Amino acid sequence: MCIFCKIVKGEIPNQTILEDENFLAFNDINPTRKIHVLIIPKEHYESFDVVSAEVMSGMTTFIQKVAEKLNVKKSGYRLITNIGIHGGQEVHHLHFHLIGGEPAGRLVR
Ligand code: DGP
Repeated sequence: MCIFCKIVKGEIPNQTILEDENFLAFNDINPTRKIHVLIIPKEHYESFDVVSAEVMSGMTTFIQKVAEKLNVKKSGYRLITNIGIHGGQEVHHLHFHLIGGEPAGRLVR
């Protein structure tokens, strides 16, 4: 079972920010900014590349609620999802990184 499925099942502890029936938001174990939250569907999808538009619709609303809870809507935030090898995806369970709390900086090499 993948690491995020274990988190969903409660087999690995997490610092939950927001949860509903279908989605979970929790702090990244290795934060890169003051705020670094991972947002996942509870159901396992390998990556953004294979998830349905229907699930993404619910996820979009959930992510907006997470941003509201984190109080970053006014200051702004960055949302990233890594896909596959060249995307740098390490955990193969769809997740979005929401980072904020300070300027994210430019996306540069
Ligand atoms: P990615 O490269 O997009 O697959 O990022 C995976 C992220 O998952 C990475 O920022 C670290 C985080 N992570 C990995 N294992 C755990 C864990 O057990 N708990 C938490 N909270 N985060 C984890």
